[in-house]
Amino acid sequence: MKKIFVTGALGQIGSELIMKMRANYGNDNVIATDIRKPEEHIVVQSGPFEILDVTDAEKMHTLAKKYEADTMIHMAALLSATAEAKPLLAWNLNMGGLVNALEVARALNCQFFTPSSIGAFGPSTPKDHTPQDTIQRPTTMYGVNKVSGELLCDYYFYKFGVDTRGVRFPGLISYTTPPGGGTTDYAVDIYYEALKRRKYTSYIDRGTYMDMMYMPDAINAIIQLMEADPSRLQHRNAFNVTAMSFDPEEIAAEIKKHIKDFKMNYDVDPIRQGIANSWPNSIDPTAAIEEWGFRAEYDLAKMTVDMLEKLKEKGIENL
Ligand code: AKB
Repeated sequence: MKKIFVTGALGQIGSELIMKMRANYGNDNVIATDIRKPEEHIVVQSGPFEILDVTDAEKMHTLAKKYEADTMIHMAALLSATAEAKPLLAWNLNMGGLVNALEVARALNCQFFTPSSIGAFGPSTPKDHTPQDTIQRPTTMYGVNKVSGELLCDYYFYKFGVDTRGVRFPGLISYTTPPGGGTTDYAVDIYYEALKRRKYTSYIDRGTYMDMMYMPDAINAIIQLMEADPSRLQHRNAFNVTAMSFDPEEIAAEIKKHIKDFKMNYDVDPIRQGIANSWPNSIDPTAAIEEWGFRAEYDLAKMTVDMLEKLKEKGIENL
């Protein structure tokens, strides 16, 4: 990875990944792109930034060529709840953007990363310790996009020799950029609301387990996989990765250890609950551990301490 071209750079993952990669590989070697350009944003100010709509194949190619990219990190996508509300837009953006990015990688001989998700599984998938290779019949548009994306990335590797790599991310929790339009977003919102109002109304019901991971572990996983010896990679595009699995009651109990008067209520959203019900309770990351040494540092307790501390430093308290 010498010249890294990133789409969706201002998103939840992109904004932190860019800063970490600029620190590792040099500011000028990480080219951030997004559909908007907020001048005051640290990602815009700290290195090259270009406006790019990922459905514009020609502009993507022109920009990647201009910066002599040798690596494409394709992050721009709609998340599960938004994709369910706007399925055609999701198909066009998630699949159109992906195939454009793969074509650029093919034409310019770039290494390639894009994330899949636990959303690539469905109700007929084994629910607990979901294996790496198993039934994938998702019932959401997001899931259809993610399975198609996994297969398309495999195809570009086998057919054209593009060095494609990827992981199935669980819900990602971070204090820098809020997620938007996901099903697992409650596990981020809860920390903000706990600090601001000492209460949270969860749209996901008690007893609903989903895999989660703290953002520093997710960023490390991307970099580690991209730097992994390709001869060890059997799976390439859809490694199960996870750090923890909890339900709303468990995260609330963990927060209560630090904010004694924190109260949890429920007002379940049938759409997002339905999506969550179709996903695994917990996935098995053995292939990622064996093939490229994946390891997560943060469990629920350690993440909660850090989230609350970092959000307080940002001034999120007692509003
Ligand atoms: C979502 O909830 O849509 C995402 C995901 C698990 O892919 N966070």
